[in-house]
Amino acid sequence: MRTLLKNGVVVSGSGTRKADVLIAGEQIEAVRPGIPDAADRVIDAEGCLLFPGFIDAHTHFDLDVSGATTADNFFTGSRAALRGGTTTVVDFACPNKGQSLHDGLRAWHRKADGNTFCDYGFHMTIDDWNASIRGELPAMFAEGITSFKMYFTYPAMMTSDKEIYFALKALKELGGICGFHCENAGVIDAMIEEEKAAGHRSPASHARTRPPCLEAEAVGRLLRIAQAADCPIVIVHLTNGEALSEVERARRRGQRVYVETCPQYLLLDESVYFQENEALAARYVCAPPLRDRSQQEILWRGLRRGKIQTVCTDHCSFTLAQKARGKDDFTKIPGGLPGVETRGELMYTFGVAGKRISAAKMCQVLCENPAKLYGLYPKKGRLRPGADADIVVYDPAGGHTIHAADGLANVDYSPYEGFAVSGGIRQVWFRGRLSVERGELLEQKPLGRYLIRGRNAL
Ligand code: DUC
Ligand code: ZN
Repeated sequence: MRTLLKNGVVVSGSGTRKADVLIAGEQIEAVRPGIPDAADRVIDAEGCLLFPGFIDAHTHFDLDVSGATTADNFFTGSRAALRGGTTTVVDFACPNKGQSLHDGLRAWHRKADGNTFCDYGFHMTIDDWNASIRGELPAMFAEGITSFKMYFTYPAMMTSDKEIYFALKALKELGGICGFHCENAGVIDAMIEEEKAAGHRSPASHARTRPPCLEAEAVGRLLRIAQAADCPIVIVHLTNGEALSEVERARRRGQRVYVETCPQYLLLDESVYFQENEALAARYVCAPPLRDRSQQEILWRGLRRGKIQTVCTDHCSFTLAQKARGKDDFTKIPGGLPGVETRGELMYTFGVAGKRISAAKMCQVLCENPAKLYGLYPKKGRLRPGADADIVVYDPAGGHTIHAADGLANVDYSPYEGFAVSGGIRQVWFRGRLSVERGELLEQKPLGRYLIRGRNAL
């Protein structure tokens, strides 16, 4: 089966150009102007932007977070992802403390295999460090896992500076890369004690006990550990200028540091925690928390100037009933926001249409950079011959409004409820199949494949 997408504007990380795209089977065969119409199916994409399928390298599907399991599993989460133009996710496999990495990997394959609508890979969480875990690392690479994650917070997952140092040295030897959740757990605990002693239990305390300086402290500490271990690292879900300054300092010292931010930090702010209606406020609880509005422009500027390499979602969804578990104690609100379905349209609307970033930059941070950083390039992340035919056809004309009720994610609210979208996703092609047309998911069955990933090439 050959399909020709005619007259669209093809977007890459280096710019845009008018060209036709010929799909043969699951792959792209040609990208150039004036391809003859001799295909089984010809689609007129005049006026539309053609992006490579978006990659979301930060999702949490079917994860237990403080006693609650995320509302989205691989089936519902990846269905929502695909509808939103995301044709590849990289989720965080997570062994329980005391389990082996292999146990974690097996558990994640059980959750994902046969249940995922888009292609998928796993990062591996390292929440213990010992000789046995070290010994498992080469096998993880053989299983296609080249990126890892460690936490400076959450008792169930956090590791010490010493363990992080040893893990980074091992990953340097193997050519792996590690992402870090950076917040200072000890001081956050102290501040929680203070809030509770003062009788404060509402979501406002969530923001007050996790200030930007405690994120910046952990980022700075991590960067010094990485300097000692001489290993590149990724900082995930970076939220603020102080933390970004630490990164810039490390780069000036010659360190290789990659930064991810998320739509929620670019578009929402902490005022939502301070509203009177605590149930509404609880919807936005995530870690790190949303920040002061002034930080948004710093993050957009960071994207424009190439200081931030990726925008992923940290999709970690809970229903309103699950969020209500913390109604008398903010520390019991399961942390995380949905977002896997709305990232592409929000980044187009507030980034490209809002003139904060170019279409090429959007392609870098949603497609090309995550593909390179996480070893998926050039099969994913770029529209060119030989790549998988994962294509988002974005029509800049018209628009619509985001409503949770219209979404496919298994969650009964959206942090972006009522946001007006500029234009919209007209079609999503997933390995040569027309999977989404004008908001409707056409796939009945999950056809996503597990991706064996290579090493960082960014
Ligand atoms: N932050 C969240 O809010 N939820 C899950 C993981 C994370 O880092
Ligand atoms: Zn996360």
